Amino acid sequence: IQKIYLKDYTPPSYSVEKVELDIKLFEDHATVDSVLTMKRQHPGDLVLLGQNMELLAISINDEALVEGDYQLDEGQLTVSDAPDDAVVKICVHHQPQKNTELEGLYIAGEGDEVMFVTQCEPEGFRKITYYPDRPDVLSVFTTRLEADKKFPTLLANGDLIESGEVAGDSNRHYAIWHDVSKKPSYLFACVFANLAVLEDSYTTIEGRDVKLQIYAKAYDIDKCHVAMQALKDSMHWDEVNYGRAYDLDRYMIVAVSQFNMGAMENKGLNIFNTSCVLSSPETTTDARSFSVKSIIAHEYFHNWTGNRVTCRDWFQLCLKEGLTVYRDQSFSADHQSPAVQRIDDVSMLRAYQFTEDAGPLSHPPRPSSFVEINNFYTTTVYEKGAEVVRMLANTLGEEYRQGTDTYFERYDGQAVTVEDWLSALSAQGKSVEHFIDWYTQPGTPEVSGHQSFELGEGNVGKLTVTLSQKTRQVEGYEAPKALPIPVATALFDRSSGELIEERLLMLEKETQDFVFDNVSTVEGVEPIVSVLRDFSAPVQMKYQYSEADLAFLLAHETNGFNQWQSAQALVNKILLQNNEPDVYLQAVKKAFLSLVQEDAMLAARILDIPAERELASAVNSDYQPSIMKQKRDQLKANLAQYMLDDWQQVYQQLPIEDYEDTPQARGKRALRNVVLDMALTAGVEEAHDWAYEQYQTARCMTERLGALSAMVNYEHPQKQAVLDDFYQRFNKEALVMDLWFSVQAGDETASIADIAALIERKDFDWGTPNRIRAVVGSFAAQPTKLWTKEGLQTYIAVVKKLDETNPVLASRLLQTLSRWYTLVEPVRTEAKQQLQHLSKQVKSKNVTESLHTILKA
Ligand code: HT7
Ligand code: ZN
Repeated sequence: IQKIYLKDYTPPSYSVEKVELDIKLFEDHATVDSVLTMKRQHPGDLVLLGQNMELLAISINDEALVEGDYQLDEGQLTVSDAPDDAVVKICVHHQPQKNTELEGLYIAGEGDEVMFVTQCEPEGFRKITYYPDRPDVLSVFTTRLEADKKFPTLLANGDLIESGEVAGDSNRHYAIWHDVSKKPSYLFACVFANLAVLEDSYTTIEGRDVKLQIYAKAYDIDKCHVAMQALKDSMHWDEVNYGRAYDLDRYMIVAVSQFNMGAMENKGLNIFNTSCVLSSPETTTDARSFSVKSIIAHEYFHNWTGNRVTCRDWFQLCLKEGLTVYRDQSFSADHQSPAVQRIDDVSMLRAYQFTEDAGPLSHPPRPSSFVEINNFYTTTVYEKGAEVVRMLANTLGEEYRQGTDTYFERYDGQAVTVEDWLSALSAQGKSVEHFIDWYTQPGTPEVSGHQSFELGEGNVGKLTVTLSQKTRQVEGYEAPKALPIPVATALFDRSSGELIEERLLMLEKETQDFVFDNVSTVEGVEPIVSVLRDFSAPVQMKYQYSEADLAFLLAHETNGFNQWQSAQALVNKILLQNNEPDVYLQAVKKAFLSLVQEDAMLAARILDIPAERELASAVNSDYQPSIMKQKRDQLKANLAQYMLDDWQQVYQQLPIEDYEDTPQARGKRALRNVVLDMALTAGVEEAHDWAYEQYQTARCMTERLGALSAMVNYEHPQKQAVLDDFYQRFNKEALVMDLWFSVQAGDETASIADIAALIERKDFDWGTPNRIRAVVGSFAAQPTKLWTKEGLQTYIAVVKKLDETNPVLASRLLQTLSRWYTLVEPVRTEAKQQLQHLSKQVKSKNVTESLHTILKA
């Protein structure tokens, strides 16, 4: 296994001034003819990369090369002594019909629905033709596509400049596309399909009329309106918030069912997983529909952060991903309660990124080596990367916008590094270059804190807040340094409950005192300090709070995120430190009832008890899933009982109403589902009727699925009947059937055999990652099932099968098992043995690298 190091980076010897591609799709193969106009930039060989294809011919400046004129070794074609100006012509042959990897040019769907699409990021272009497939080689692409007319939709990046019938073959046609913008090969895309299109337009702030097109199966086209509106909103948002306008005349989105991730930002031709673009009230939950909008925004925002300014090499991946996630989170926070948006983002960070950083897969947002870059599309690169950008934005305040303007002006059309980003942000005068350590150092810092108060005259005093930081040493990395940690803080008056003062504390040393002089209080009582407001840094905060302090903050914090955080801290004291639940129950009930009218979505979230997976990330040895689950269930039951009298009243205040897509309406629907679940937990008799009625009268998927899940989880007498009804209603809708699979795989009463039976069903489609994730993801979210001999066997069998057909997905699924060593015996040894056994069977570089790392723990 060959490891690649950031320190070994060298610039490419040749640039590619332009590329002409001619991709011909036939019944059982494809041919690609390419002409690359190359120019020497540095001394060195002319290097092209290519995989899984047959080289039919190659010439340079019209002189055919024969074996011996070049070396072909492990996917690398090297020509030594090539001329400085080289027009390289290449013909290759491959079989996209047999490509199940969802990378390169691949087949998606079957029968009448078959289509061919590309996924080139990060290294898929080299599976289409030989090319200097690296992000720092930018070129202008012209693409001719040719296929049978049964594929009427022929799309590539840029603008359509010509189309017609192929001379001498009336069954075939072609289209020629030209993209004026220089781009790296990972942003190339093309599509051969039979799709309908939804069209609209947008006039940019610069006056450019842009044609907007969303391509989908004809029967899905009416589910593209939410995405279309989100696209227009995103275009406007980027103009207002970052001064960035769209630069081509056309923006296309294509929906594909077979896709490994959410979506891909190819220049002017985004390709989307259907689950991230299609949305309708009847078939899509509010949560999914909201994430459709944020993913549309994410891919659109990449046009500037990723496409126009791209990455020099794949080590810099977080440069585009962290920044773009931060931008999509900011966009989403403008379209719902910002507190709820922050709660969602932080919950996700804690459940996945903190877990990743606590185990053998720990790496910094910018890693310094990798074997398989596909394994580094991680929550650390994306979500921690976004948190670092958030810290930079908060530290710079108003200068952040000037800094991003400088970044775009300075580096437009270039492939750059994280250092370049920090230098642009620092150009206004306030340097943030020392934040580089956040990009290069792994591990989640632990910040601890306490305070002291000296009362002076007239109820005025001096408050000292002491903060300290510590980051664990991760194997293979240097001793951790102290990082710049912005801690947003507010002081509250303990007797009046009023906010006294807000301040951003910058912790830069191992330990630091922060003094607040002249703190004026009503009765001279020591103020309460609310720290890490809005989660101002991605750290584990251990501030010395009593339960009474947390209950105070839950009642009085004006920052919704920290209100929620106080409830979470109280829950953690109960579940992880065995505190009694009384203070929590009283405080959370009061906060819930006061939020119900004000912010229904936040009210629903204030009752959150962290998922078992998140709780597990705090346990580093002898983790017993059944005990953790028992404690969690017990606390939920306590809470449900404690508020027994409230559920009925609140549920009845939330009648089913006509569907509206507003934050308020979504909040009410979320709250209704939470209250239904709590009422069932509390054993409220009528709740079974509420659930059944909600299922029958539902006006949208959020209501119907909420009722269905409740009926499945609480063994409703009509459980099977509603599952059958759901199947009958929606079995033609693949994405809704994913929900049907997921609800059953997540059913607490389902055995491993029941899950295995779902996997064996005919409609469990091994070629569609959405279906696999629906079952396997819901299964893995239940540690009591996953961490058993049979559970592991079932899970690992899925990984093994996918290793042969879709290694990217196989490796991502495997990463869920990275904390195997924290389990109590005998599961720990069982897991180790099964993983070791798997390591002898797998073939892909992706899974081999992940297994190797995981087993090092
Ligand atoms: N930039 C895109 C990454 C991506 C991807 C990576 C590996 C394999 C398949 C993939 N599809 C998309 C998505 C994004 O972050 O916007
Ligand atoms: Zn992205």
